[in-house]
Parts: sequence; C-alpha cells; structure tokens
Amino acid sequence: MNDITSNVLKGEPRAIARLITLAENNDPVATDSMKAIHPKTGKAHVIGITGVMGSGKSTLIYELTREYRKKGLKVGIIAIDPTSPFSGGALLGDRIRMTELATDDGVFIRSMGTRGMLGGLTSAVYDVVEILDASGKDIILVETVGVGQAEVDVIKIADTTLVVLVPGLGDAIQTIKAGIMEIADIYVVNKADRSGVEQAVAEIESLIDITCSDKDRKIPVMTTVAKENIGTVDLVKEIENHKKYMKKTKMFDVQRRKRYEAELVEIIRKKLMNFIFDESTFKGKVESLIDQISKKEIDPYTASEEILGKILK
Ligand SMILES: Nc1nc2c(ncn2[C@@H]2O[C@H](COP(=O)(O)OP(=O)(O)O)[C@@H](O)[C@H]2O)c(=O)[nH]1
Ligand SMILES: [Mg+2]
Repeated sequence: MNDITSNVLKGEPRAIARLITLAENNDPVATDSMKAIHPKTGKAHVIGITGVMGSGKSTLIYELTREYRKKGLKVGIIAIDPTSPFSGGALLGDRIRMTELATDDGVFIRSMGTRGMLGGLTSAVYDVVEILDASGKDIILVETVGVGQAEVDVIKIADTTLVVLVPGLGDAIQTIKAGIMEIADIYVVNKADRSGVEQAVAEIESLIDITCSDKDRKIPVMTTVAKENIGTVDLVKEIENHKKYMKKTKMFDVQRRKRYEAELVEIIRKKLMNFIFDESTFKGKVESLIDQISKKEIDPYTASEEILGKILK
C-alpha cells in the first residue's frame, strides 16, 4: 500500500485532498489507490441535497454538519457548484460561516465543477465519495445545483436524497416539470420564515399523494429556516429514519447497487473514450472518419462500427 493510500485511510486531510486531485486528473497513481481503498468503503451515509440555486442548500449543509458534529460524527461535504460559499463564491457573511467548518478536523470540504458529460454529474464525484468514505467520514453530503440532469443523477450516488424548495414561486410545480419528483426521499421547504409556507407544504403533500407509489412510507415534508438553524434537528432525525427504513426493507442494498452500477458504467465510458480519442490508438483514424462523414463518403453509424469493430474484434 502506498503512502497516500494509507494516509487517506487514516483520515489525513492533505492526503485526501491530494488523492481527489489525482483522481480528477485521471492519474494512474489514483487508480491504484482507488483499487486499494474500495474494501474499506461502504460505511458512510451518503446524503444528496438538490434544489434550485438560492434555496438554501449550502446553508442547510452547514447547519446539518454542525448537528452531526455535535453527535461526534465525521462529515464530508462535496459541493458540485462553483458558486457555492464552500468554494469561495456567494455573499461574504455566508462565506465566513462556511470557512468556520474548514478549521474542524472532523470535516472535509471539496467543491467541484459541473463538467460532467451531457450535463450529468462530473465523473470524479464517484471517486470523491469513495475516498471520503474510506477516510472514515460517517456522513457525506453532496450538494448539486440547478435543475437538470445533475439533480437526477445525484440519486444514483445518494442513499438519501433531499429536495430543497422555498415558499412561493410555484416551486412544487416546477419540480414536477423538471422530473425530479421521483428522486426525493425527503422534501425540505426552507426559508420557512417567509410567507406561503403552509401553501407550499400543502401543495407538495398533494403532489406526493398523487405520485408516490411506496405505500409503506410517506415522503415527509419538513420545514426549516436554515439561516437561523430552525428545523435541522428534526431533519437529521428524518434522515436517520429514512436510512433505518431503507435498511429494514433491504432497499439500502438496492440503492447502493445503483451507485456502483453508475460508477462502473462511468469508468468504462471514460476508459473507452480515452482509448478511442487517444493519439496513439485511433486519433488519426477518427479524424479521417470525420472527414469522410463530412464528405458523405460514409455515415456516422458505419463510422462508429469501424471504430468499435476494432475494439471488439
Ligand atoms: N430568509 C432566509 N434566508 C435564507 C435561509 N437559508 C438560507 N438563506 C439565505 O439564502 C441565500 C442562499 O443560500 P445558499 O445556502 O447559498 O443557497 P444554495 O444556492 O441553495 O446553496 C443566502 O444568502 C442565505 O443566507 C432561510 O431559511 N431563510
Ligand atoms: Mg450552494
């Protein structure tokens, strides 16, 4: 076992940061470490937090982290959002609060760009989850921003997914439109200090009644004022309840398999792409096929078969 691997397993922050960077750069050293740490993973509860920008996800993560720290649990935070206060974006007041966490040894924060293929999650996020898990974090909070594929993809990584909404703006309706209704294990109506909370909760609950297929568990709708740390203790309890429910029904393992499936597919996709577009293998061939496609000498399907035929033969 190399130094970086054993230091990651000891929870050493600098080794964790280093391995994440190596993994993001597809460095072969990272691959060796990733192979070595996998048997040490699986303990962390991965919690996805998604919702529109400005709904209070980062603030909520900050308060949740403080609650988990009070319980003595170690926390990893992955912010897939360049504007996050965790990555130095956002308002000064928010940023100061977030950096408070950075001085705590039991907390590791990493922000990542949204440079995933097809607008999905950046592929290194699977590695980061494994690394933080192996480093001894009990809780991993993954924040994704906006409404799109990344939000839907977070469900594949998370054991428990929170969808954060705010009162007003017909948010619940927007959620359905974006097709993320199915991904919520828990709804959080944040900014409950604003008007229209009851209406938002009622709206979401009636949507749950229509769309929720699970008869054994009603999806809870929690209200919070993240900015004033109101409702976070109850939210932590609901997150724990969801985990217990998942364990009891064996859905936990089903969900974990989804993550590993997504991760495996992503690794294969990445390797295949690197192989095809690598200078030494097919680069020249690919270029000449693109020329031929442009000149209508060949169609893209036949061209793809030429490349794949060479791999699969
Ligand atoms: N009024 C109010 N503002 C909040 C609340 N929670 C967060 N905010 C503020 O909303 C803004 C966006 O919060 P942030 O956590 O960055 O949202 P994110 O984009 O979803 O991560 C910040 O200025 C927060 O201070 C809340 O419960 N009530
Ligand atoms: Mg944020």
